Amino acid sequence: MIEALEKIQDFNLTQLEELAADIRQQIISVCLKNGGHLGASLGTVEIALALHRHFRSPAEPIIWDVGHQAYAHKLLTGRWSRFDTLRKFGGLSGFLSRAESEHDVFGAGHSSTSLSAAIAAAWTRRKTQSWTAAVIGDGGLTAGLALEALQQVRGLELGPLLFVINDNQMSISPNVGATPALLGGGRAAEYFDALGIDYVGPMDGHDLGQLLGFLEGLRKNYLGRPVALHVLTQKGRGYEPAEENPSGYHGISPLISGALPPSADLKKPKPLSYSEVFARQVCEWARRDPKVVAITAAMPEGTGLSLFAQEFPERFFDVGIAESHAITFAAGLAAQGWKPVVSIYSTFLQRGIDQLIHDVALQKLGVIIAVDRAGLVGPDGPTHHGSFDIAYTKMIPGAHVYAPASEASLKEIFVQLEARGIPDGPVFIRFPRGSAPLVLSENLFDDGEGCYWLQTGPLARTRGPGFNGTLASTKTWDPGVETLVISVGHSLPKVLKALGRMPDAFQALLVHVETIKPLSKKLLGLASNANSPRRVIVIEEGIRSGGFGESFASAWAERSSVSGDLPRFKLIAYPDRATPHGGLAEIDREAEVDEDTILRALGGV
Ligand SMILES: Cc1ncc(C[n+]2csc(CCOP(=O)(O)OP(=O)(O)O)c2C)c(N)n1
Repeated sequence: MIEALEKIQDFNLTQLEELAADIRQQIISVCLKNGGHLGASLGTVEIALALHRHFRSPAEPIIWDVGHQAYAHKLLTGRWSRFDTLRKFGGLSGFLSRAESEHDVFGAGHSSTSLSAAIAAAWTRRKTQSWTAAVIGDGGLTAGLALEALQQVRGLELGPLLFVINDNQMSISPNVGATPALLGGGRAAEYFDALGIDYVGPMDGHDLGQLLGFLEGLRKNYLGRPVALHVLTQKGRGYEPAEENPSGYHGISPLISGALPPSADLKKPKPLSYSEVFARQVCEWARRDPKVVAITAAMPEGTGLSLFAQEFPERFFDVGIAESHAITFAAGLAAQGWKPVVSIYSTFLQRGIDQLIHDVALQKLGVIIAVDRAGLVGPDGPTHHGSFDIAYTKMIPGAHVYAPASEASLKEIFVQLEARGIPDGPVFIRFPRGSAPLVLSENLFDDGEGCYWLQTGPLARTRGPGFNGTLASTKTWDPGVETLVISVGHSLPKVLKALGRMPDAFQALLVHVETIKPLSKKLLGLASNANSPRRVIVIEEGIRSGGFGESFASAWAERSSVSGDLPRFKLIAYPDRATPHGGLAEIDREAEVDEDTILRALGGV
């Protein structure tokens, strides 16, 4: 175990190589227990050791791209003894965080920010001999953001600056586009030279002696131009299963104990994930309609679209880590009469907001966007939670925003899109990570506008096989009911559980919203009802600011301004701050969006 960086300054090469082996061992054992980005971090152990041995972090910043490959950096910068808390609630972040360590000079989680941040750091050191280093992967280099940074370098006055290009030929899946040819085709020196950057490489990124020798020479012989050091590394280095399956071991879940589940459970069909249901549905549509195309931004496996890629390789596009381009490319296809379906995780779609507004919505182009991993994602934490998409999709003029809460609902959206055609403008379909319940409760009454209604209480309650077996009701409701509970999208299971824990006498009207925009007129109509509810509770898996609840409350206030009598509103949504990482149940509780919080809001204990 090594807690102080100073120590490695005295190590000889053999000691450093032994330390590399210890670091690998530590990364493997913690990742197998806690889950994490095993493969990427095993590939950068020597890079981290060489950079920390040579540069004086944090005065000489070492800025990592994404941060998923920076575990060795964490271990070397005072976090070894806490490393077993990685990705756990209250423990170390799985990415980089300025709050966690002064050595995490620039936080990360999303890709391709390191070059911009490093150029900025080097500009502030332009009158000094103090170095700045950035480490970026070959995948990270596919992003417009990284290319924009590179093209700014020429002509800038900068302090000594090193870009380490960590080339393992992999993004999460094999890398795409021109970048592999650029790095592997012998033209890299010419390319970087044109950018005003000296190029060195390719060098074996696991040869610690060579890396250290290079860095020593670099400090002595620096010529005043930024340097790109191109190193070749192997994803998963030192752990055979990860070396053999780098894509599968890019990020792993905690290893489940060897015990098999009871045989009855083994026979049960495993519910499909929302992503799988989505991908299958797009494939089915594409079989009937040759104009359907699918687009991913470097996530063919995670989005399920690898299925589409296998069946329709000529209609499938992996554009690299280029979410904004993915959206404009889709808009371009729509402008030519094609039917683009893009799937991007909620958190990464944040990169495409202008393209959604400027290219898709304002031009009224029909583009379907699956917003995968919507809601809290757990151990990946604040950089990855799908918190903002309800707010940033709902605000877009002409958008349709759907939040299906079952396999059946998700399929039905595609049936309708195929039958009626894609409406003008963006069509968002948001769904969470994980498995999709097969159907909604048959007790929910469809209002024909994307909302499902259910009344609980003595009028209606019959304990029966409702959703989760906890709640059932008739299909009628009393318009004068006191409490209106609005559940948005995938919040439904926990809302139903909380309602199921209320006393039998408790009377409420539940409206489950699957169409966030346009909003059901019947639902809003309750506001102008003479006996409108006295209490409205909204539960959503998204940020409070600008979320469904806030805009619903303001629309309600406008409607009910005639009577001047407003109900009490309670919004249960993610607070206006970063939600931490950890187990889903823990962070749900921390953010106060869990079942118990809903129960308390209903008035139960
Ligand atoms: C904006 C954004 N899109 C997608 C991702 C998901 N993602 C995490 S790592 C990664 C691949 C990065 O490849 P590379 O930079 O080559 O690093 P490697 O994992 O190969 O070390 C992707 C696509 C992300 N973090 N940020």
